[in-house]
Amino acid sequence: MLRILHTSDWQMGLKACHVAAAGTAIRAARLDAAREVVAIANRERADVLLLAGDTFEHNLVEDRLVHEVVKVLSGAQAPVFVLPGNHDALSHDSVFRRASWRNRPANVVILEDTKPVPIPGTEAVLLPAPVLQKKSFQDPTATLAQAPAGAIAIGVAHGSLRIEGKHAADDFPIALDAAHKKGLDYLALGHWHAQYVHDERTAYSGTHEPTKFGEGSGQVLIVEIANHGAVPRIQPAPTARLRWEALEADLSAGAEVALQSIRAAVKALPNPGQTLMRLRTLGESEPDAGLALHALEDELAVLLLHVSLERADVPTSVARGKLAEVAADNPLVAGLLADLETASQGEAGGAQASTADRAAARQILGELVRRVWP
Ligand SMILES: [Mn+2]
Repeated sequence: MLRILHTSDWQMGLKACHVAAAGTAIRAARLDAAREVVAIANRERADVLLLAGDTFEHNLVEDRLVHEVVKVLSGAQAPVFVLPGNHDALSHDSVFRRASWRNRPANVVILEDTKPVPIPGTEAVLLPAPVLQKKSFQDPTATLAQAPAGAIAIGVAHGSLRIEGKHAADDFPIALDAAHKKGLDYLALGHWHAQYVHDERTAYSGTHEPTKFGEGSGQVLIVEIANHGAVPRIQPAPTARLRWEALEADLSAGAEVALQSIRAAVKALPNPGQTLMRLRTLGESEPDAGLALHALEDELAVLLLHVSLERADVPTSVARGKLAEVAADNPLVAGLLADLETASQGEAGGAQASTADRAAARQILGELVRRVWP
């Protein structure tokens, strides 16, 4: 039984400009999460720890950080194989050619060409596709070597599966059936930060620690393969230290109601000091909503590691004004809006509107506002 710990995109040295004040904590968390990856590999008795590219954010990271990463990897009991990705490409100025990186234990190996690499103590062989530059139109898996007959064949590559809308032509496009075409038992991919299992033999581990809100990351994959040809068992294991929480709050029912639900959500957080929060407001808002929101933001800034407020709500007066502008040029629209206004306030065709009708009219008005805004 071969057991792989598959991880990628550690992006050590990440700048995290969008949440800059929390940058130091974020970079420390990436190292902490990396220690957790190694701890899981040791606990699970992995035969190999595989880093599928972008271990470093760029090739010019500080030497101090390179030393730290080497120290973390030194804790692994299994051999560690590191594939250069597009962020830490194996160019002439590569981080992997520096003295600070060369000073590492013998079990940490850089996959620097496409030669098959036997995994010590197993019947398995790694078939790497190291990245040599920032961009490429070539499928990195096209260069994978042939596996020796009978061996468990593990491809390691960094790029984008050619899924419609999810890749660019110059972003190392990878054929969707690469694992099948190359006769691989498993294709370990890096580059996408979200964890994504494409099929039974192809997966992205995603980054071990989130780099932004709503990413679907913060895990590694433990992959077990009984023998050549057997279907791998792919299991995620959590590694994230920080929590990136994206909340949406609709202000249409009044700011106080929205604020209450946000406070309740924050109160339910297991570790507020380790949480970054993005708060996005929606719906229509009264003029005093801004004051209440900024007071809440100040309150949360003390509790949370980071909070940012993104306002996508529309002030009620502005919203109605916008609709009136549209109606001014179109009597039919003006008539429709007047009917909706009346219905939303409780009357319909001279009769009392039902609660459901009033709500429906308000919803349609709200939808129209969103269509003409900004
Ligand atoms: Mn990448």
